Amino acid sequence: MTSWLGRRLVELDEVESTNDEAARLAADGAEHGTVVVALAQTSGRGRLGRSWYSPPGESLYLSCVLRPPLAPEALPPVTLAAGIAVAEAAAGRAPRARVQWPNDVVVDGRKLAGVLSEVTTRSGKVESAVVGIGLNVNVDRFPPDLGRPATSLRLETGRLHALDEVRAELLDRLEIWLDDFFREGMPAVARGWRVWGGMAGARVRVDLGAGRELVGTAGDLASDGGLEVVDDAGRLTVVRAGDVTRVAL
Ligand code: BT5
Repeated sequence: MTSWLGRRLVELDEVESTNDEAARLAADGAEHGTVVVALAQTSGRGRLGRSWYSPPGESLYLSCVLRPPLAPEALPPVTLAAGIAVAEAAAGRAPRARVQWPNDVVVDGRKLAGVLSEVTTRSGKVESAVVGIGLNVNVDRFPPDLGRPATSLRLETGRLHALDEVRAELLDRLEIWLDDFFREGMPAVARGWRVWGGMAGARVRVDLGAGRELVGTAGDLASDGGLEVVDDAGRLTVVRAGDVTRVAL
């Protein structure tokens, strides 16, 4: 049971995107902890205009309206905090679920869930943040053009999972990690990363955008939530935006 997250729960059959719906509610004054959940999304979104495969009734699509007591520049690690909560919740069913920086939860390199955080500021202050989570639950086949390997709780366990149970477990963990993050900041995220971060010591390729990439070994989280990567010349780069994939050795 949560105390504030999902106390107002808006359950919808179909939306374009639960993040868009949550942002609309936030603009209308929805309180901290309002959660929008839909059975289907017709335009589920990832980052950078990518789409999120959202078959009706098979997975969790939910978005939380948050009004955190933080400055805009302190907010980006909320994505990691949410990912940690997703990994911890999913691990009860898929024990090898881990967070892949910055916003994925993967099982052995296959993407189980993604987090999309969006912030609205006014006069330099956070007005609201929307943290959206897509978690693949009962999908048994993904479209071949997804672009990268994906998985679901069903594929990991060979059985179906009740969406409302998975949702309740997820909201429980999410409330705990968000509370810790809002109270303590990065130390809470660093603590979660030590348990649920699946990248330390891994050889990674970072797509920095604009055709630039970095190959190296992933290390710890930097103090602002960036990912430390050491290249083969021993140079340390803190990656603050980009897509990180593991490279096979
Ligand atoms: C994400 O983006 O991983 C964030 C996904 C957030 C989705 C939730 S659903 C509820 C809420 N409402 C929304 O509209 N969005 C949020 P990104 O890191 O950009 O990854 C997107 C990439 O993941 C795509 O380009 C595909 O390669 C892959 N992908 C798409 N759908 C997937 C799925 N269902 N499972 C695994 N991978 C997927």
